[in-house]
Amino acid sequence: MNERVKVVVTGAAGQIAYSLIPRLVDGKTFGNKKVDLCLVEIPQVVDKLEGLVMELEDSYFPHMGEVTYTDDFEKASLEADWFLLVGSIPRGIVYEGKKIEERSDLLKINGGIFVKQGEAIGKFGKKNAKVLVVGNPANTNALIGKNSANNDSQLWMAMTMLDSSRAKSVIAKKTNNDVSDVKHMIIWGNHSPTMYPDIENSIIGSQKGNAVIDDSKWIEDSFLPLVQQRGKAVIDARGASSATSAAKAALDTVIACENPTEQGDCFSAAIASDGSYGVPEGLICGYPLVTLEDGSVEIKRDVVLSDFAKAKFQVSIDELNSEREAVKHLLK
Ligand code: NAX
Repeated sequence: MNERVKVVVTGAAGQIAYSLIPRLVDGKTFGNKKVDLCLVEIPQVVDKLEGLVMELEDSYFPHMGEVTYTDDFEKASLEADWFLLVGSIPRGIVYEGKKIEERSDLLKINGGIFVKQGEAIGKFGKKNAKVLVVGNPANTNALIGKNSANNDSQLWMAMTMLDSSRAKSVIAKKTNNDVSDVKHMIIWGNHSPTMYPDIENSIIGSQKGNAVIDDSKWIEDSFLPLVQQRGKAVIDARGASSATSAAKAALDTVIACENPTEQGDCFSAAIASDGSYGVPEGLICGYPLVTLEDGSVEIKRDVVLSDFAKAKFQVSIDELNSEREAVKHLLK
């Protein structure tokens, strides 16, 4: 176990992080590497992390390396390989005397956070660092962060793996399959209710999704709203947003980037558009991705979209464009 990986996690005292952090050091996510953790929180709650560090120490993780915590993101960033940016200010809280209800307010506040974090990652993170933004609005936070980092050798992603896993689960139930029988599940667009989960191009067993489920009414009236609104359904049922499933999705994204993708499959995350599939350049957009043998992550470019899919995808692209417009003052 000579190889080491340094992972920075923000929002480390939050719900998702409590499920996520122990599994980063369990010997599965990063294989046989020793994992150094740097946990980041805002000054008001950073001291709480002492308790989490105690629990980690008490858990017997042979793959756990050095564990530190701080409210100084620049310091945390130094020579880090992975950044899991979970922390953000949620909707519904009172921030500087105002209740944050609107997506535009959320974009403004979190945008400011991601400018600073992006600058630090670009300057102090490893040259080939990978960044996964979980905190919402994830795509546009990643857009701001990537822009501020100004370091093209680093990979910025926004998480759509949870949406992809949710879609696999719905399809598996509908077709009486195991979730592992559903592959090539693409989430196009924004991590928001406009996302387009692409059932037509999924693979169920050994067949294309549209051959197995030839029921456009069910897709339009049941499948799409179920996946797009699943986050809200969990909040309504649990009284809190998805945490353990979000943590699992973040781990799955890391694993998907750390290992070559199986032939014929792909995984879901949002990355900067290079114009592929007609998406305006630079937008952080949900795409089908593959990890190559050399560890690089690329957009899979041979997926064919139906007219129905193109129309749905366009709605999400339009939303990403309007979010970019709303934060343009934060983009250099
Ligand atoms: P919590 O409110 O439990 O935790 C968030 C933590 O982030 C808090 O402890 C807060 O102090 C910290 N934080 C805020 N600003 C920070 C900063 N600048 N630096 C470091 N830490 C900071 O939220 P949790 O349930 O853990 O959710 C975290 C984020 O994930 C939210 O934005 C949520 O909307 C988003 N989600 C994204 C999902 C996705 O698929 N992309 C799904 C799940 C989740 O809704």
